[in-house]
Amino acid sequence: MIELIQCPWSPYCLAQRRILEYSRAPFKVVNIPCGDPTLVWELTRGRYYQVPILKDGDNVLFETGSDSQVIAKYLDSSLGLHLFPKQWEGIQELIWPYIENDVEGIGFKLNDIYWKEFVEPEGAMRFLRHKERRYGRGCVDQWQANRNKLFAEFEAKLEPFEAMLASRPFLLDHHPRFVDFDLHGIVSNALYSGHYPFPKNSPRLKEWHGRLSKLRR
Ligand SMILES: N[C@@H](CCC(=O)N[C@@H](CS)C(=O)NCC(=O)O)C(=O)O
Repeated sequence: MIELIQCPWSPYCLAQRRILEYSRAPFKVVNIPCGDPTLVWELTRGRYYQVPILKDGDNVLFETGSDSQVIAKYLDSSLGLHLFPKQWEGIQELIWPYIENDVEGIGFKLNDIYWKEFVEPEGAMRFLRHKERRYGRGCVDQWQANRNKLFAEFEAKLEPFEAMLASRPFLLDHHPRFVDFDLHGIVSNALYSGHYPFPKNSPRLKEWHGRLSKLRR
């Protein structure tokens, strides 16, 4: 049985979970306590401390670099999902860093503003300490103060994808590819708190997001 070791609101975990649901393969979700990756450290034998990781029998899969897609490529080849077809090689490699840095870099802040609503109380200190060590003391309050400006920036970052959907049902062609699931995870994270409408200038993206949220191959 495949096990997805994750954090429920993480953009990268949401992307892998949607790929697994799409694949129809039986799998189990294991949530780690917020900010405590002990299980990840143990399963990877001290080689990784981020989520997601995947356990499939004796195989433990985890990312080897900031832009690697070890887990998605493993699921693609072991489940035959056609997420990385030859005709899009090179192009997906250009697109996913934009999704995972430029878009995600704003999306997670929009969601983190409401962290008190989804982080378990025992994880509160670890969550805030992790954010403030990386983005500075009071960073979440600043994001809250800039909420509307951040949301407008987020909407603007999505415009290229809205344009891509003008002539096809998925970002690249008539089938969902890796970048579809990657972007779906990042958008789902930004909207995870339930406090945001779907970005208004993206009617096609809204329809695509709803369709991909329940798609099974
Ligand atoms: N490139 C990795 C990024 C994973 C990542 O940044 N995970 C975050 C959760 S969204 C994490 O585990 N953060 C905890 C930490 O860095 O200590 C992927 O695509 O899986």
